[in-house]
Amino acid sequence: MLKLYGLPLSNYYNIVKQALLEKGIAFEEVKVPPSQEPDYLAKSPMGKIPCIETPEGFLSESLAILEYLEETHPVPKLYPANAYERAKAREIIKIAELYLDAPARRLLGHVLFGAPLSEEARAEVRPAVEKGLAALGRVTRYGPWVAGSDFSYADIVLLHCLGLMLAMVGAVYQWDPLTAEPELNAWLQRAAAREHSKALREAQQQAIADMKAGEVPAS
Ligand SMILES: N[C@@H](CCC(=O)N[C@@H](CS)C(=O)NCC(=O)O)C(=O)O
Repeated sequence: MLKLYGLPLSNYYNIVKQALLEKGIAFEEVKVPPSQEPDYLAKSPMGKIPCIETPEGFLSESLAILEYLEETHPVPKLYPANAYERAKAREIIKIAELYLDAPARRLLGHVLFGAPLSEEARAEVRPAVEKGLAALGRVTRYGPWVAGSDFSYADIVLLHCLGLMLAMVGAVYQWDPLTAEPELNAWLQRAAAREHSKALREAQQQAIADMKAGEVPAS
């Protein structure tokens, strides 16, 4: 059986977990934080979560994992069948990761763990996120899903990257970008209402509450 390593606090862990759940793949969870220990680096080369253990070995990087799951468990499909549409779904995934999640992640140490926030980060993150949102607006389809008529990996990745970004910019700037993005907001309500999205969100909120109460290792 596949094993998923990581913690429910992590949005990337939740991306892979949602893919496993949506595909109905049996898996076991191994609750581990990110780590630079040699034993964990042998599983996940950057020490990040998530990684998975397959019958052939370990695999890290969420997108590589999603693609492996699509090839080994093609039904239900979580990528469009058409090559161009599939590439457009990957384009949305990269925009979500690189231009929404990555800039907002600079605020994470401050928002979750109370680390000081540099003036540079405070000044740079909001315009970077605005640029990422504008780019997203140019590629999304809302047909009704973000890459077209079928729910896909693009919806899963965007849901979890957007979740992190909204929490970070809300806390630092008291800014809700969705007020200016009605279509994105309507899509988010749709995506968040799915059974697995709701369960993952609840587990993540619980993990954050536990972490604040000092009950589990931080990721
Ligand atoms: N590019 C990685 C990103 C994974 C990632 O950033 N994971 C975070 C938790 S959400 C992590 O492990 N952070 C600890 C670290 O960067 O050392 C992926 O797609 O899986």
